[in-house]
Amino acid sequence: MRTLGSISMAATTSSVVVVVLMVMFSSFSYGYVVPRTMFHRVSASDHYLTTEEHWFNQTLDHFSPYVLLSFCNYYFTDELWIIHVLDHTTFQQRYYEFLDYFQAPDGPIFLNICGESSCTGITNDYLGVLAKKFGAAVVALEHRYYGKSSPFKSLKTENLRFLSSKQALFDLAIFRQRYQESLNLKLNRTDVENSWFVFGGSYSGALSAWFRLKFPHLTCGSLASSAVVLAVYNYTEFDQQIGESAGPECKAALQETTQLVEKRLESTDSDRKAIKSLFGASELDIDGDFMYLLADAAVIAFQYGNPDVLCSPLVQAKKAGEDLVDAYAKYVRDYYLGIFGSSVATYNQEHLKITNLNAENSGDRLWWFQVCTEVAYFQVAPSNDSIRSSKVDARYHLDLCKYVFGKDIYPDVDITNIYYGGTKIAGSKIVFTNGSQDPWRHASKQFSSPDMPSYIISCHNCGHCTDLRGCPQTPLSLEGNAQNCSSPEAVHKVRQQVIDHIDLWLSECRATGRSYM
Ligand SMILES: *[C@@H]1O[C@H](CO)[C@@H](O)[C@H](O)[C@H]1NC(C)=O
Ligand SMILES: *[C@@H]1O[C@H](CO)[C@@H](O)[C@H](O)[C@H]1NC(C)=O
Ligand SMILES: *[C@@H]1O[C@H](CO)[C@@H](O)[C@H](O)[C@H]1NC(C)=O
Ligand SMILES: *[C@@H]1O[C@H](CO)[C@@H](O)[C@H](O)[C@H]1NC(C)=O
Ligand SMILES: *[C@@H]1O[C@H](CO)[C@@H](O)[C@H](O)[C@H]1NC(C)=O
Ligand SMILES: CC(=O)N[C@H]1CO[C@H](CO)[C@@H](O)[C@@H]1O
Repeated sequence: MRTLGSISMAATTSSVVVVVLMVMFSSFSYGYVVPRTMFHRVSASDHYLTTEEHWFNQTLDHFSPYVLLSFCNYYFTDELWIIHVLDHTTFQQRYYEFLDYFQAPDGPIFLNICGESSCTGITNDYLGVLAKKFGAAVVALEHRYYGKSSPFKSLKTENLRFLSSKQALFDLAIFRQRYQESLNLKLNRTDVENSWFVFGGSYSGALSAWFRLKFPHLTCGSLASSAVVLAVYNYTEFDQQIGESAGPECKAALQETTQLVEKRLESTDSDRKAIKSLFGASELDIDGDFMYLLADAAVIAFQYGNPDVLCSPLVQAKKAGEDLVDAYAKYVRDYYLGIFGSSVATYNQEHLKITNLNAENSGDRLWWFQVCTEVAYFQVAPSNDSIRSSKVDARYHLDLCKYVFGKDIYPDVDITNIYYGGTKIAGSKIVFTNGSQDPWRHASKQFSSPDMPSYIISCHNCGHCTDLRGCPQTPLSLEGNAQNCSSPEAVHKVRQQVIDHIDLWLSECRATGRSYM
């Protein structure tokens, strides 16, 4: 084992020639990707407050920014050591700003944290309503590696070593400082701080909570919507929550469907092919991938506030003695792959292995890397009373991580929880919100503690990030309109509590003449 800089690799040679290549990073274009990530994204342009891109130079490695060697790639070929020295220790990170509601010069600044997918603008969800109410500027920073903010053209595993929530939080801190400085410059003033507040939902909700935890001097407070702050290895509560959200009748129908599909998978080869083709998923050779797709398809009905679109036809088919598998396949094809816009390919491990940045599934590969290294959230089948197939177990997830990224990849959830505190996060001025039907809520902070209130929005179709997005979330309801939530009142009540906290924490910031407390 030879060690060079921060990268170690196996090599057996005595004569070593060093070649230095300057690798220039040019700009490149990307297609829009429908991501199979936790927080469903939107695509229509009228759904945004702005889509005008801005850029700034971000440090590639915040934890070792001065060691040139750590920015090199080494490999051995034809008796030569090839060393790629990147021409910079920074990369271009994309951001957005929306100033229409900003009460210059002293209004607050809302930092909307983008999560695990391409960040194509500032979404016109409930955050827009809040910005208007508080006279706030809204800025949004794309998460490193996703969308157009990738430091590398190739997403091979080695190049993903700077992809982590810890680096992303540091990105946000630097961005916050730079943006404040540039605003001051624009307003012809120095040493003035606006009041900052951070927002995020789902993984970016966790980042929002963690930002306040790690950089309390840079923000007055945080909204952590459906924030998955607890890294979980065997996340069995996920499936259990689907059962609870579905209710007994729909749950039983889903379980029976799973069993029927499993039986056909275990039958003849032509049956195996036929059942996959029925779901439009012939390309999925690995049975685990197929069963994971089927499980996920049910999940999103509850996660995104549209349970009846799944449960009504399924329960009806059961009562009428019709084929449950046919009914479920119709839902998957028409709704999940159709209207909702998910794609079978994102479940295909062969596609997850594609390292070309222009590949359709870059966002999925990147999120799986974070799953496989930091947070896991393995959505395994509980040992009893499971809805999903028992094939979707810890082994399945670990095998996927190894197959897609290499043998040394493993999610150390304990380290992640030691670093952030999990549900025992010792932060302050963070408001947590969760939807009662959302399977992710068990990885969030569901109990209030001093200075960190937690609210559950309870209704029949209150799912992931309901406070920001309303229900259902496909298509996006502008300004997070909650009229189609089964209890708009439940949403309004929690939103009012969120407003009260933002108001209080911003005023506490202003009272001390600082941007933070
Ligand atoms: C950012 O980096 C690019 C390329 O390295 C450089 O041309 C540009 O001047 C930098 N911009 C700023 C604001 O530092
Ligand atoms: C900026 O402020 C200084 C000091 O008050 C003033 O002299 C200068 O004219 C201002 N510049 C602009 C562009 O407003
Ligand atoms: C996760 O579940 C698997 C299978 O039940 C078990 O072998 C493993 O020990 C569990 N791991 C943890 C960290 O709980
Ligand atoms: C398994 O689940 C069923 C249905 O929820 C429950 O009645 C039973 O007690 C459970 N068995 C075990 C061993 O937990
Ligand atoms: C909300 O409900 C109204 C009336 O029930 C319906 O017309 C509309 O399509 C629904 N919107 C969504 C986004 O489902
Ligand atoms: C604030 C709140 O409503 N907390 C509830 C969250 O959900 C758990 C059960 O999952 C309850 O025990 C809490 O009271």
